Amino acid sequence: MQYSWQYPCSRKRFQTQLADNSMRRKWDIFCAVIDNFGDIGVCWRLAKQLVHEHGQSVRLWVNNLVSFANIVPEVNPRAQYQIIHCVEICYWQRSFVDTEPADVVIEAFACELPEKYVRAMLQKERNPVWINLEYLSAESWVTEYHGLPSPHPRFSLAKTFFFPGFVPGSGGLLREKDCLTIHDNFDQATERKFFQRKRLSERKTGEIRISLFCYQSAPVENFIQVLSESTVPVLLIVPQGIAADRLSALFNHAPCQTKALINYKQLTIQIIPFMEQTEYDLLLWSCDFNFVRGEDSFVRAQWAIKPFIWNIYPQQEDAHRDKFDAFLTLYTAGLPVKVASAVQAMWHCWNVRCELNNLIWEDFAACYGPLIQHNKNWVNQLLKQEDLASNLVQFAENQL
Ligand code: TRH
Repeated sequence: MQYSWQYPCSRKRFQTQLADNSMRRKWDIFCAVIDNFGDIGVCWRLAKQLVHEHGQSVRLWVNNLVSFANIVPEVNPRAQYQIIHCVEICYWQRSFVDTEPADVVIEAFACELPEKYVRAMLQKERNPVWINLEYLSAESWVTEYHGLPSPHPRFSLAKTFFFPGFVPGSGGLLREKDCLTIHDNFDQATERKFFQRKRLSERKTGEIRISLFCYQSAPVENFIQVLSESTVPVLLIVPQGIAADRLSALFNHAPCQTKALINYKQLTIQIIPFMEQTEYDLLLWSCDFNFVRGEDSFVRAQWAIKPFIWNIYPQQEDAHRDKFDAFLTLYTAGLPVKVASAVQAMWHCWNVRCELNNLIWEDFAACYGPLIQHNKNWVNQLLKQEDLASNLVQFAENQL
């Protein structure tokens, strides 16, 4: 099974492409992995889209190839330079090599470009377009700040703040051009094949399938108790990581042991190896409910249409609270009061590690039908905006 955004590309095809199109713009994307997989997850998707949907030439500078290899197994964590899916991947070392800067430079999530590189930008006949790609937020100030320039304190260079977002006037969201068409064609037979390939348990009659990806802040143990008392069988699929470790500890399950099933009353837990990024999408499409976190899985869950529960990345001094409330307000606007309340109760509980009881979960799960309809409408609304990669290309072209 091959999806278009897996973008296979050989070295030969890469060289032909370069030779073929001298007009293509050169892009450098700088990504410093702070923790987890969201930073590189976003940069990788963007890099692939720029190459394959916009014909740009992209170098992706990453300071942590081990993290990268978790979501893209083709990545060799020891290679200084490699080409994957026609994207040039360069290991970003502390002592930065002399490099000719690209036409467009993306500084992802304020990661701070190497001084040497900034000085080289100054030497170019035409200054590169310098963009600081920010974190995603639904807060209302985003549209005011999106696109604002910020002059460099010492050099005659300016970078532009680019804010992804959910509303017109923001930078938009990462979305491959055929992502939703492929999703719509993902039928039960394809889903079954995916489950077989991943050695996931077959669906039992009346079973609910849930995928789980979350932070320490989520009341996982509490949720397990709730699910075990469900009136229908539940399969909880947990890629290795924080949640899987907690469940392993809870059930005395060897942490490295994946695929083995844990059975507890109505609940079956299946811990699986961390998936490739493209495969994770298929998991989200195949489950009835998706627990997601951070930024990238959160957006992917929206394209998957299924009811989802977001675990926001916790920030110091609870700075994430406003971000959480802003999205919840935007997302639940227009929902019938009962459904909106069920979503709010479940999401709040999941994020503040409160006592999650059967009622909160059952109320939320009972909204499955209305939430599917709502998510379709939500996605249709999001589709009114251009996607993030297209917006970046448009912006860069206007500057060059
Ligand atoms: O890994 P995260 O917690 O990343 C976070 C956020 O981006 C946060 O905003 C940022 O500040 C912090 O990192 C540093 O969650 P996120 O954003 O969902 O990224 C997870 C990536 O991992 C995403 O690209 C999907 C991918 N993934 C897989 O490829 N396979 C898997 O099995 C799973 C569960 C996820």
